Amino acid sequence: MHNGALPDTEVLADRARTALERCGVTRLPESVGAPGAARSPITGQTLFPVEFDTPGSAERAVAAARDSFTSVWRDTPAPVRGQLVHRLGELLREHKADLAELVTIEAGKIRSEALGEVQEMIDICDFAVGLSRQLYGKTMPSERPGHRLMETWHPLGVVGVITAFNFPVAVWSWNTCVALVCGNTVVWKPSELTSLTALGCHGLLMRAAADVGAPSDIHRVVLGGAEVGEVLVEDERIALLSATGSTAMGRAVAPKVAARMGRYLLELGGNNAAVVAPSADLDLVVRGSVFSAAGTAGQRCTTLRRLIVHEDVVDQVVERVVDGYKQLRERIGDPYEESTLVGPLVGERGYTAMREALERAEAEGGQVLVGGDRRLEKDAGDAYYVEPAVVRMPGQGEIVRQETFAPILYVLTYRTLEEAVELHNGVPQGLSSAIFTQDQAEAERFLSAAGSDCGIVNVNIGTSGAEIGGAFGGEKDTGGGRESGSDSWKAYMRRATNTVNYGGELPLAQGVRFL
Ligand code: UN1
Repeated sequence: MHNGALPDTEVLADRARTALERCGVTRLPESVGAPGAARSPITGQTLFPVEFDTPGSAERAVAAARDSFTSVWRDTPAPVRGQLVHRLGELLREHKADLAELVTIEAGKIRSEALGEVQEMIDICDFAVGLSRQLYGKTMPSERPGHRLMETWHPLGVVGVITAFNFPVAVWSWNTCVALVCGNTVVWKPSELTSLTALGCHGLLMRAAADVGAPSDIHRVVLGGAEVGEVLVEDERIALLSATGSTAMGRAVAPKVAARMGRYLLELGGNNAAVVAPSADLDLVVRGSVFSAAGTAGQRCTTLRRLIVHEDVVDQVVERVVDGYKQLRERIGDPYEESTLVGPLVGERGYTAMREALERAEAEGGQVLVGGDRRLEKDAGDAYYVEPAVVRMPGQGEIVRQETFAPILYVLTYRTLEEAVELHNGVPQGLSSAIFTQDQAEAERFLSAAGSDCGIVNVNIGTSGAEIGGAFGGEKDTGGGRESGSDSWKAYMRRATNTVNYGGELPLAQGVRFL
């Protein structure tokens, strides 16, 4: 079928096959069980069938990863484990374009964002290799003579990783690269929308493993939907479950993992806002907010969803942001096109959610200033391209407090900074936030304990596009987990406190006398 301005589905399928082959995946998984399919949001059509796992085959994958943990990986010195991630980093540099191609085909990301996502993988590889020589434990002075007190960090076991469609490679790599250098093995259940991308990542990691002599079962990928993910939730051999997705998913998963005393690390929804103060540099506001709100077609956890603007500058800000959005209107479509800035939504659900949210916003007194219309419907009826929307709201009602995974930016106004912070924190989610201001004291107040309640708090940049060096994650309904840089690695290890007596006596702590 020819889609006018869009590439043919057959062409996309061929490109996907070639990219997979180049990553080292020559055969798609067969007959493991359930029938599945790979599809592309670019045309909305199926590329080709892919076999999904069954709960039984997923359990076997967990068993294999557990064996590999106990028999080899936990005793492999951390710097040697780092060599595996180092090799993966080299292969990612070599195959950056191939993996980005799969991300574009399955997640619909524009080329530069898809390449940026693979760059994020390369960056975390570099970070994790350094980390492999820095899994530091502290030593503390003992209160007893002839004693040494210290802590040692050990791997946990098998880490289950569940990822979402919107960052199909980077979020896997944050978890997996860190988990592997920490001495864990990994079972990965990617979104069922991005199976090919996952196979590409797994293919590269298996090549890296073969090159450095690591066992192949250090990493297994299990494909499919919730029933496959459920195995990772329930299986006691999954020591840590790191899951990215909706708050509803997190609420379902967390109590089950907690009931078996497993650990979990959750990266859930965001409802990120930027406060625009009267002193703000409006050039920065426009660039920062248009990228954060409309980039990735509004499908990042870190997407800017609320702009909280001081009354004195709101008309100016709105005019300039809407201008920016009008320019975007010419640049919606085929994510392969160099000039495209907004690719498709991943599917119909996002589109329906966007339509419903816009209707509800209007019912709550909002005014849609730009966007909201569907595009390219005639060229590809199964694909969902939309114009990113800006909606001026009279207040922070129900719909603004929800996360709609689509490009809608709500504009609210404030008078005092206290009021801005109250609005800002007055949503259930707590991932990312920003303030645009030239007033240092105001910026510091936003960064302080009484300011933003999010895990990420920025000044004069948007809410999305975090670097890997910092810890990534958020509070409240966002789930509380931290991944990626800083000391996030500690979530992937267990701490042992060691007291060593090298003196000839055995004094008891706290002055206790016994025998
Ligand atoms: C996500 O949307 O799940 O900060 C992750 C960002 C990216 C990661 C987003 N580095 O926008």
